[in-house]
Amino acid sequence: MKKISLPEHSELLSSEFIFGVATSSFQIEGAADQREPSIWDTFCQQQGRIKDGSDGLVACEHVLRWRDDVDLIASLGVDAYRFSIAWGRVIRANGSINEEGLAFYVNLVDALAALGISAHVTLYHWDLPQYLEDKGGWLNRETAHKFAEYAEVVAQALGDKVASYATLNEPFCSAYLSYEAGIHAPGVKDRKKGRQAAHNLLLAHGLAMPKLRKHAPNAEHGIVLNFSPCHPASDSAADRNAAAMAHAYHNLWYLQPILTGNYPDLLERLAAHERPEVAPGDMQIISQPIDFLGVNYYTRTVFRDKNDWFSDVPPTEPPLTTMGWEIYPEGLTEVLTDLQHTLGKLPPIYITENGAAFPDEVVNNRVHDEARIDYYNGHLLAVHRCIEKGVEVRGYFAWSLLDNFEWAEGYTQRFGIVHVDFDSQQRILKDSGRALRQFWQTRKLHTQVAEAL
Ligand code: IFM
Repeated sequence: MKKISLPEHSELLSSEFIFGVATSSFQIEGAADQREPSIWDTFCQQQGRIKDGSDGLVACEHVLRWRDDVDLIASLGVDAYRFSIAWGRVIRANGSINEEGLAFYVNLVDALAALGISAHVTLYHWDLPQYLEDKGGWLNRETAHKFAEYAEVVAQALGDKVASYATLNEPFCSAYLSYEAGIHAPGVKDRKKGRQAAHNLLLAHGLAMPKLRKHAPNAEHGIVLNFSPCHPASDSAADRNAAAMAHAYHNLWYLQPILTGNYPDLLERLAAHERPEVAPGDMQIISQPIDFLGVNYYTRTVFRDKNDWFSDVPPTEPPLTTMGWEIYPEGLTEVLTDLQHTLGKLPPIYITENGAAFPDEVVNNRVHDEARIDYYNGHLLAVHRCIEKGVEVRGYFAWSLLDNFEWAEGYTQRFGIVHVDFDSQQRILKDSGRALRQFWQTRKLHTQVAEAL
């Protein structure tokens, strides 16, 4: 079996660097009868939306099996666990608090703490309660205020027991994929709506920040964004310009307002009727200081010019993952150093997601996923290089702990370092999980010895 290895002097080996595994509520929890329906429940019921026609009603039965899953996490030797809270498990349609739902997360955080694992909470990982979508969802600015109320309820319950609160996970997906490209729930295809959803999501982030700071003054507060370096399909000026526009539209659109209080200049290129409505004071609310930036990284993207706009060119050359994504670890170093060059010193960063889907096979109770070990080695080295180049990266979370519901791909994509049999719910640590476990446990031992000396 291959190993995980890093240069001997790497900062990633120090005890200050945090290693963890990550999941999200809708993708693993199940127990849908104990929460309000979300936009993903509705989407799953619509013909043709999910590749295998599946849904998240059962998923990994995590709500039932969470104690075993926590033991599994602890056995890996990680410092931290990143998970998300299902809004509809906490706040009912009538606005009352679902105390049992909230208790599930309180118990989870307490169990993690008892095992010395820090909790990194994401408040919104795409599972908007359907009752809010019925009132316009992220196209309605009132949803941003509802989010701040929900964030306050969670922070009141969990307070400083949580190490970090991320308001949103990948607003690019909840805005662009969901309201502009129609690929994710609620499946709307409209540019103006995509831009409005993005703005209202960022507003929700900004409105929630003071509530989080008030009730968890010692925790870190921030947001999780996904980035992908945008490369031109050719050296032509038109393609280079297309790639630059894609970078502004897909990457900068979410980070720049938070760090500078302005949208990228590309906003001016949009027709007036496509621009988001921005109320006076919104940009100040959005641009409050954050304690950390969560970064999700998977691949690079290639764009060509299409009528003075950009169009993506899907990769065809191997190595690709089963998502069809190119394996391109150097893109992580590139995109972060590039953002820091454009926007100035970035806040401290956690790589909150990184991982890959491969065609895993169970043979004699083992999954020999060598390609995933290579993927992790390549990307951990890229994180090491980010630090060498002056980007302050403080932690790394593998996506994902478990094989799970991969949104529009259903259960056809396996991202876990733990294999899940969705019939029996049996969990098997893949070879990548074993390699990471060995790396994490050895690292812990070394840092403990170093500290004792
Ligand atoms: O599974 C998703 C996750 O929910 C958000 N980031 C990307 C992952 C892989 O597609």
